[in-house]
Amino acid sequence: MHGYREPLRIEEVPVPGIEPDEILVKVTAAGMCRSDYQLVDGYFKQVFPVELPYIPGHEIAGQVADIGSAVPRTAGLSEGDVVVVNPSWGDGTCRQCHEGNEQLCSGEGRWVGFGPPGGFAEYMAVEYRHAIPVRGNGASAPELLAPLTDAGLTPYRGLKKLRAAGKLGPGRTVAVTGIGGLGSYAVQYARLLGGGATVVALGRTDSKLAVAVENGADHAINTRETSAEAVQDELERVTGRRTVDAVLDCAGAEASVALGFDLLGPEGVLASVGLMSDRVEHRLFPFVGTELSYLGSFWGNHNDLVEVLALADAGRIKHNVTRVKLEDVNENLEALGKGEVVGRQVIVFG
Ligand code: FEH
Ligand code: ZN
Repeated sequence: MHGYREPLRIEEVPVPGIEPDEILVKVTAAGMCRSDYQLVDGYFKQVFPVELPYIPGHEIAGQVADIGSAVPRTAGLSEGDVVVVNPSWGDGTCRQCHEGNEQLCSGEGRWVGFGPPGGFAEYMAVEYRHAIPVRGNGASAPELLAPLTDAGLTPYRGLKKLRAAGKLGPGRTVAVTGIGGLGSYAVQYARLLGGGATVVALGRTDSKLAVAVENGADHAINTRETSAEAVQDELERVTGRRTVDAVLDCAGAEASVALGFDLLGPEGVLASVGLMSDRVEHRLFPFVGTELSYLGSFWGNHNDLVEVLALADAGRIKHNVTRVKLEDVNENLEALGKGEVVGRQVIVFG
């Protein structure tokens, strides 16, 4: 990346050197996220300024190619091991890091692909603590591992928050809004963690809603050019109720969040993981008068990712992945910006 709002260029760059506490990862697969489009578009310019030229890419799977001299043997890393890269690199000093939530680091935290050079390159340096070895069935298909570090991780944490809020379980309804990369995993977690809750997918594209149903959503409702009332009518037709107990918003659009709030019944909870708009609006009276809650949920921590990898290893996660080439990165970023990508596109290095 040589500039904001400029196409990425594919160039030969030196293989990065590693510090004593780092490993060199030979990247085998790098997922393409809408946030990569937004990074180039300038959405994160203030919060995550990057040093140009820059290599984006934050969903990474690869193989250990070299190991720094200070990496302890207890890390269990050997050359050739398959690893995924936990993308949030906290500085380890703040309260959030000490609690294990390095993705929320309030000190000198870094997020790979939004500061440290990312995975749209064959090699990268990674502090050993953030490389998680993968030994099971999944190790042979890196394109299915890479998206688990964001598309598969972010909605997992969001769903855990809704579960902790007591909003799932029998007789409850959970809606997932936005069936892109994250949403296609989110509906699966709504089933896996939902304890019998009815799962409703809300989206604006029939082909994406079809993926949601294949992935376990009980019902799918197309919300494009539809009023909240019409969505409630359809909700009533399919679930017998006009409201839902919980919403996981994977879109982050003003309209999706507003609709989510309109659908919440008393004491309902909306968790936002999607980031598209800069601001959201919702009506204050129902928020106060029916005791709604609004939760933010950002990416996931190391243990969330370990749990996601365990689900994948147990064969409990369905993937909607298309392998793509680095050479096509610019057209694929454009497609992400337009919301045209179904599932996840993953760059695979030969
Ligand atoms: C990463 C960095 C900043 C905002 C959003 C993201 C997502 O891709 C992770 O959920
Ligand atoms: Zn992302």
